[in-house]
Amino acid sequence: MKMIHGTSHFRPYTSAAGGWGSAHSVLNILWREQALIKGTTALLKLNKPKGFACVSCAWAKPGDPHALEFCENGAKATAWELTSRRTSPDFFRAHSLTELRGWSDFELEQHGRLTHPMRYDKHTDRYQVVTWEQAYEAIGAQLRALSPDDVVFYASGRASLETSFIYQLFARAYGTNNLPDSSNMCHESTSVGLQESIGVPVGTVSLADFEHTDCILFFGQNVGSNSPRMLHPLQEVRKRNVPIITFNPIRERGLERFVNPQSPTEMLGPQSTVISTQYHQVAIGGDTAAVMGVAKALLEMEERAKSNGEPPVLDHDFLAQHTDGLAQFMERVQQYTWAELERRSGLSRSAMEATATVYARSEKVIIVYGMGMTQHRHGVANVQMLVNLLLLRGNIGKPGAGICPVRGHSNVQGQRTVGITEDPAKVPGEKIESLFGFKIPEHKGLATVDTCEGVLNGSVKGFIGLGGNFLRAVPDTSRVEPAWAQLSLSVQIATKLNRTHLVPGESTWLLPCLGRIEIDRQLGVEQTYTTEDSTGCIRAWRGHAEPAGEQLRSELAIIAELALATLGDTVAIPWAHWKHDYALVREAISKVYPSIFHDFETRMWEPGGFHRPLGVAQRQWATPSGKAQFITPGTLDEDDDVLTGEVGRDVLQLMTLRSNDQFNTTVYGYDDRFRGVKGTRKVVFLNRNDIVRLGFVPGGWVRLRTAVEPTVRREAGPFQIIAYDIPVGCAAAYYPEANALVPLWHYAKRSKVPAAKSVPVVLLHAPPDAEDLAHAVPATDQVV
Ligand SMILES: Nc1nc2c(c(=O)[nH]1)N[C@H]1C(S)=C(S)[C@@H](COP(=O)(O)OP(=O)(O)OC[C@H]3O[C@@H](n4cnc5c(=O)[nH]c(N)nc54)[C@H](O)[C@@H]3O)O[C@H]1N2
Ligand SMILES: Nc1nc2c(c(=O)[nH]1)N[C@H]1C(S)=C(S)[C@@H](COP(=O)(O)OP(=O)(O)OC[C@H]3O[C@@H](n4cnc5c(=O)[nH]c(N)nc54)[C@H](O)[C@@H]3O)O[C@H]1N2
Ligand SMILES: [Mo]
Repeated sequence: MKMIHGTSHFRPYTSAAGGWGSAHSVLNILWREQALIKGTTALLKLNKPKGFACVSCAWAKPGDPHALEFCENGAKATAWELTSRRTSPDFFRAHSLTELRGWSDFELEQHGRLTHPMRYDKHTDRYQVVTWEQAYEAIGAQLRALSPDDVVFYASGRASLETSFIYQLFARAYGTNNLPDSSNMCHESTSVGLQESIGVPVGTVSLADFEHTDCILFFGQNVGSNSPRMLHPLQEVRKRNVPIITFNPIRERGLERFVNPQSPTEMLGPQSTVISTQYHQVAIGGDTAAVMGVAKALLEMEERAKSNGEPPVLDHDFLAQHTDGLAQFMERVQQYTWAELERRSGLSRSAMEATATVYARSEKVIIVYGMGMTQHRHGVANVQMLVNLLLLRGNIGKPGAGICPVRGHSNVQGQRTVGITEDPAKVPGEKIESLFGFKIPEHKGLATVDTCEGVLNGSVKGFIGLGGNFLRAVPDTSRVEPAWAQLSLSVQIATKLNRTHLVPGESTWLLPCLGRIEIDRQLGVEQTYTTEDSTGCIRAWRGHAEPAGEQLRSELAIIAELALATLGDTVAIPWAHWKHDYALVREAISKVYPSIFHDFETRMWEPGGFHRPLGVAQRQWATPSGKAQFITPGTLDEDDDVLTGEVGRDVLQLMTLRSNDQFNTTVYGYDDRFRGVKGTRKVVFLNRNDIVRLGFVPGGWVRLRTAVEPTVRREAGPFQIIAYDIPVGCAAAYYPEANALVPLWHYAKRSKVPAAKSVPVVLLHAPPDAEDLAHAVPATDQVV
């Protein structure tokens, strides 16, 4: 099936984020998915007490929600799941896997919800219907035959706390810590960085802090597309005249202006809210230098204040009582010259000083950040530099201030909380042993990058995917995908068909599950599930729509059955009871993690949920020094890959981004409204000066080639050139189309998050094919 892209164009978007464009886009997708009535009713329950948690992002859901507590992209995700379309057995009879591998990500998911458990049949090259019992029995037998450390249990960050908890128990009782998850490609730099700096792996800011803050710094997060509900607190903040200072290589519309699509007066009136009061187009990867510059400006202000007999700029009491490592940090800050910081950050000294001036006069500062910080070679250092800046003025552990990573998947933070991690040191092994009578494996398991390495070298033989689209989300896709065929077992638990399901191993299973919008009945009783959001808030939800098919099973039931089929009663875990009553799973969670989950069953219904306890709020630092730690980056240039590859003026730094019309590898459509691109995703955004300098023209076609490790050819494209407001030397293309360019070893040091935001590339002339041309942006859209 070929889907219409619509007429392609590129026209810079001049409206605010939100507004009529957003309302129009929501209606469009409800209409297309034939989910208008069901979807509209469902939207009223979204993120409400006793409603269901949005399947889109992890941003906090307020206890006193708006009448409509959702955003454009949450509505799209809801319609996508509630769609009337079905990828039924007929579909699989009609299409072989070889054929389907020629389809785009959009086309694959567009056929709607999976309906039946299936097994791949080599002879017909098709998926064929099986019964659940056949699937459980065969998979259980195959798992028993494999050696546990050869099997990987991947999780994308959506599954509830209950499902995630039993998933990790299953893996560990089976005998492995191989529990990679999507956060290995996402906020692992946060978990590693914040743990070292302040003794917790999560952010310190809650929704209430936004009501008290008097300054926000915003680094590398695209709020308008990826967490639009956050625009509401930001708008409130701006109404109090609080400054918001943004660092981003490109001018993201949601960070510039916003019209609340749920406010009639705003929708009809001429005003929009200005979000960022300063906007600094930092070079890709230049943030550590930029923050160093802000710190340098603060130290200079401190010196001036001292000599003028004015009050100090730094919070000396806090620094003395609560921090360690300040002297070394200050020394390093002083070493850098302004010229060097300007060159590394791509910003002027005055931009860094302007930030410092506002920062220094604010008493309660929040720093918000996203993938623009974590997905770099120096992703951990980036996160820790943000903490360093906050510490200078005591901006952690007081109301209205703190560090605020914006997580991705709706329960990705919660999965870690209940044990999904490859590191056994992060789970209470003794508790698990005393409660369930088995010892968890002692050695570390595989995270995502390690899993890819294992697939490449043949040591990984079995893969269970609890959601997600592993083969599209990981780096180096054109190397990892061909190696996938050597798996002896691939089990995918999913709602919609995607690329990963189309690359079979020896024995391949596709198990369709309920989404969380759907009512989950066990023995006739509707079940409740829980999640933890980006601000550490834990709360209960319930599905509201009738299941998309009779054959669908809940994720929790599928895991419990697989565990039973594999382990029988070899461990003292009552899988069958748990499957019928999720409250029993919550009881087990509260026994394993009592400090977080005590009185779980009642507290989960508190309006807005309950907060996990965070010592940092009381300025208790669970670090080895017992203090908050200044961590000084080794160099400003940790991206030493360039040394192993091509250097010079032809190499650009590429960031891979999300459009406004996708949720990760799920592509809802081909428009990126806020960036002005319509009808195509096959584009690369470049600075006009680079285009001319390198001998290309706007609207021309190029392939991108990775400019490190010349012995391995990594290419993607052809992409059409869009002349864009992006710093010189920088480029942007869409994820997952550009994933083949990211070398597997090109990841953040210590966290192993693929450096998807800093890939050195060169441009090659490349002719487009007929289909590319059919969706090309007309030359007249870009003045050459
Ligand atoms: N609608 C929608 N919502 C989503 C998702 C989705 O795909 N669609 N994905 C979910 C997931 S899993 C996640 S992790 C989040 C992702 O949400 P974001 O963290 O916003 O991720 P990206 O879209 O990858 O964009 C990151 C931003 O970082 C900027 N950036 C890139 N490199 C740099 C840099 O070196 N420095 C600075 N300062 N900025 C930089 C880019 O210009 C871009 O604005 O969103 C979640 N929510
Ligand atoms: N180059 C580049 N690569 C990246 C990134 C980047 O910015 N650039 N971002 C990275 C990030 S932040 C992340 S989080 C990963 C995302 O990686 P993943 O989490 O692996 O990918 P998703 O695209 O979110 O997974 C989509 C699939 O999940 C399934 N699904 C949807 N809902 C459900 C459900 O309720 N239950 C189950 N069982 N299945 C469901 C559907 O089948 C759908 O096709 O990608 C990473 N990869
Ligand atoms: Mo993510």
